[in-house]
Amino acid sequence: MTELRMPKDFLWGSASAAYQIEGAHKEDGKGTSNWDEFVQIHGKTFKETTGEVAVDHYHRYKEDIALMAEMGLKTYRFSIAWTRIFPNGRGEVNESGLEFYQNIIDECLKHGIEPMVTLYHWDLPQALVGEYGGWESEQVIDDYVNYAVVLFDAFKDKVKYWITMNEQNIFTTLGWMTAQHPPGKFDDEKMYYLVNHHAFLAHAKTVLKFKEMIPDGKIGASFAYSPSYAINADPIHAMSKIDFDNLKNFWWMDVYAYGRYPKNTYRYLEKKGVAPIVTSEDAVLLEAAAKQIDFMGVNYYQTSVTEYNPLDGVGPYGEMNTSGKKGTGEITGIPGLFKNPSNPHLETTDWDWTIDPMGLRYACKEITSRYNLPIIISENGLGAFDNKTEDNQIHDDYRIAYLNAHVYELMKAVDEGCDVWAYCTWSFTDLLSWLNGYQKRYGFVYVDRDEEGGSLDRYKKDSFYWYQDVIQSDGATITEE
Ligand code: BGP
Repeated sequence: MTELRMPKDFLWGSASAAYQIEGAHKEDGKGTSNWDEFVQIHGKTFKETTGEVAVDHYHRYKEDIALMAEMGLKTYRFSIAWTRIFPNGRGEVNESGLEFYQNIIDECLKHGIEPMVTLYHWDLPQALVGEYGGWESEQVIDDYVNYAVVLFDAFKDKVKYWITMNEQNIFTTLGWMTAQHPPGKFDDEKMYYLVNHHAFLAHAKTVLKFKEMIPDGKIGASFAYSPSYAINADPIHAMSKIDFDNLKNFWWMDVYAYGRYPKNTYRYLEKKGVAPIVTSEDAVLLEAAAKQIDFMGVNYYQTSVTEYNPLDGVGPYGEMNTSGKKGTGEITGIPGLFKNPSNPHLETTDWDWTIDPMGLRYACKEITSRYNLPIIISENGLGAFDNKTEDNQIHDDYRIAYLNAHVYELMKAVDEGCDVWAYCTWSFTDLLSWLNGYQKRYGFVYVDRDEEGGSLDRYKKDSFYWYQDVIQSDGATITEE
């Protein structure tokens, strides 16, 4: 047992995303999203899985939130599907879409669970893609703000915590560089940086609007942060670390927190001819918003190792492990800057994700030093194969060990002076993994479904009771190893 405790008002939570849990992809006036379209392309997802039914949260949200209440969850982070609110991205509001989220929020509040809303978790209205290329056009900025304003207006009295963007770094990298997410573009680097610039501007304008409308609310973006360690003390590898951090981390976090791009990376991209143009108006907007954000949202899964990568070294594209067969992922890098070999000191998951609990404390301390912002851990968790026994038990001791070690490090981070407001595990129920189907499970609650289907019945895993105890004891049941 640890001597450490989280404060009484600490938000112990869990997170989800609309496309990954809701299903009901055509119900009650919902429009088509980029993901509804993308999953139809042969070979894009594991065994052609889709979120058409997902885990049917749309019809079972009461049951799911009742389970959250039984567990004692303090906050539930979920995302809103833009296409339920505006089936065509803008225009007339679909009232039944608003009503669905109103019900979720009310259900949470009824049970004393603080709703935490993500505005954008990757499902863009396809109509906007057709009309002007979605994120590729600056027209998306005003449509995004318009959508956000409708939600602020509808839920301003009930929702305090808001997240503008989920993992902008991931959806843009997979969408415009590796072709694994919509719109499935490959190596389109100039567009990749432009798309990111549009997303930053949409985030910034939204933050400013938010502060006008909900001055007491809290807003920030959630970033997929992978802190890095240089492979050794050789200065050339130390240099690879700063290059990696600038290009892969600070490029996003500096804009959210300071309103500007890291200079060295901007110069590097300018020389390559792919840097986005930043007008003086953009600069003013980004800076104004950065001054207003309330926290840095962090989705933490793993750390990276950096090593100098010669000009003729490995490139950015390699096999990604989406099957759960250990060791099938490949090392990638940017020639002339860095590559990311595996860490010999750490274990990996079946999907080759490095397991590094201390990296979570490292991430918190880095953010605290660099940005001096409060932190919301908006995602952290273990994707694993789970086995339901004949008598409907799920003994996920490996998940308990993973979460225990991460929470312990988070408590140490708080003890060492980081201002952490919330910890949301990924995820509460099992759900659809974008590229890995239904077999990669993250939840406290097992959902009886696989790639082919299932009863969709819910079963509490051992980790459900474990987290219940953690919450109830303010973390006193966390063990130190
Ligand atoms: C994050 C996303 C989540 C979720 C999680 C687990 O990047 O924000 O939506 O999917 O990762 O990832 P995966 O499903 O690939 O294991």
